[in-house]
Amino acid sequence: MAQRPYIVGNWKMNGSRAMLAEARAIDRAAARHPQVDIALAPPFPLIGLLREAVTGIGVGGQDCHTEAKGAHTGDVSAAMLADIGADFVILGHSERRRDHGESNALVRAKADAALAAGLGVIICVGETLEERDAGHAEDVVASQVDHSLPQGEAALEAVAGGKLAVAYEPVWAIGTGRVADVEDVIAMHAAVRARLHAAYDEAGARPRILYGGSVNAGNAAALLAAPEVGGALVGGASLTADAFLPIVAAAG
Ligand code: G2H
Repeated sequence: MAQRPYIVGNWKMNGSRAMLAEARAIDRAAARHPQVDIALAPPFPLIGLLREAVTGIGVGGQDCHTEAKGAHTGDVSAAMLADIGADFVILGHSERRRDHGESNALVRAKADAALAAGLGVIICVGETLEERDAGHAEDVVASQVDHSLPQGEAALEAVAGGKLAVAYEPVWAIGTGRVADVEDVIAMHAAVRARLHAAYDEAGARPRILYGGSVNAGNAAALLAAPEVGGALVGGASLTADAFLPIVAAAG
């Protein structure tokens, strides 16, 4: 991989204070992989605790609101994430698009807010099985990238500064144990890169494109060796150090 690999654990709605022990073990092991950027995104209640528990890995959220504050019961702003020490936020995960009806336009507004708050952003895109079987996978993902990416001068500056990553996560590969063929991953990542260049010109070379969807110790090396795979967004296999660290090791 030409870029520094980025291995991000997405705990989704899993975790507890007891699970911080896993994060500490991952943090201790991070020193053995100085060439890899490692991060964990736990649920909101654990972000501050995780920040205090680790020193060598990034800490992120899994969502944020578009506004900095106000009457939005149950929501959390990007500024609040930054305030408790988060480094980044995952946006537009297919589970949020599915469970909360998040549109590309909303994901873009959230990304703009997150960058304005100084957070890094990981924007998730990916096609359903029906879309793939109909031959529309590249078109769907290209459209998601086109309409979800942050816009404007400030965004361009943030992108050039390495604050943006995109995660390609085919919906049918998430939590199913089914992983996309490496050839398909290569084609989809190339399509994402083309749209990044369309959006940001030369700066479009900067964002790392992560693969996500049932990444584990057995398949990580082959995926991470593929062109334009700049890392992995890992769900189930990020919940224990034993499952996550071999993926980190496969990255370097
Ligand atoms: C895809 C991934 C992490 P899993 O959603 O974002 O989860 O590795 O469990 O498929």
